[in-house]
Amino acid sequence: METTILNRKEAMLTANAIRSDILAMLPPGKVGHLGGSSSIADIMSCLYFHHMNINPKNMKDPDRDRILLSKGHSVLAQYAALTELGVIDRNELKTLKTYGSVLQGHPDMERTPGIEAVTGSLGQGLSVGLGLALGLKLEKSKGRVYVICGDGELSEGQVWEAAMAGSVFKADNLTAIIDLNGIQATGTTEETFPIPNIAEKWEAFGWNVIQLDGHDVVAIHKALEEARNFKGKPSVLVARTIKGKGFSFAENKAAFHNGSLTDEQYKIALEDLEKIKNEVEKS
Ligand SMILES: Cc1ncc(C[n+]2csc(CCOP(=O)(O)OP(=O)(O)O)c2C)c(N)n1
Repeated sequence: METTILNRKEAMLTANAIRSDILAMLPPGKVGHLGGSSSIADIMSCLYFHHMNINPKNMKDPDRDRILLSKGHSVLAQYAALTELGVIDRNELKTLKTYGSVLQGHPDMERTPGIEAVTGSLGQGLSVGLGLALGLKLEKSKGRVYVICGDGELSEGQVWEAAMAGSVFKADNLTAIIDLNGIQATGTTEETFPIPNIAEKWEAFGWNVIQLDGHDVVAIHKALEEARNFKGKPSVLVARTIKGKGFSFAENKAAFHNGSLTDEQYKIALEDLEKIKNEVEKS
């Protein structure tokens, strides 16, 4: 059984650096998905820096692990992680969503190094990830596939078709991660389209279900280790998160699903990150 060691402080500081890069992509007045990107920063930190088998110098290694961001609008978190890894040039951050930039508003495998699929039309990523995972098995690759979905995204029927197929085909090299932040584009998931008993639903669809706090790097690490070692079924991490996590004025606010920051909010955001960094360093 493979076991990786987590350096808790390092994982939290990397998550903070990811949030800082997300902010660098969204200077005052620029519209972008701050909320759903910051809610997966801790998960991205644990995956890319402490868990996945990837070599930033060879992102095409057939045995590499893959992340597919089914909630593709949150790609800022993935661009940020790939920047921290050195796969994306830091100078690109300021070009987000401009004509010709390698960083567009949704993941594009043709354009951006380290991106594995074109995603963003909600509901499709898990099907793509399942196909990829089954293909990797056929090729006897050691690669594992991680698919990150939103809780609002679960109202798309195709997610559940992929869930059924995943257990039928015993895709134990596939891990879904549900970013359970409870807020969608315009309001809460509860008032938009409630999806009760999410963990029980995945269990009924034949998955190994792990519930956790999606901002607790130790819990994320343990869950990823369990998923990696679980045989015979795909695993799903049902991760409770806070949309806008880390930015005091944006936490749990639908307005920051895809909004812009004022000069004042940007200043507060920088102060928030600095404060968290200092707290983690002292802890
Ligand atoms: C098929 C499809 N319908 C609608 C949209 C527009 N859209 C983008 S994000 C979003 C809300 C997603 O909510 P959730 O999955 O909870 O994401 P998160 O809160 O984590 O950002 C919607 C409706 C889309 N991208 N794809």
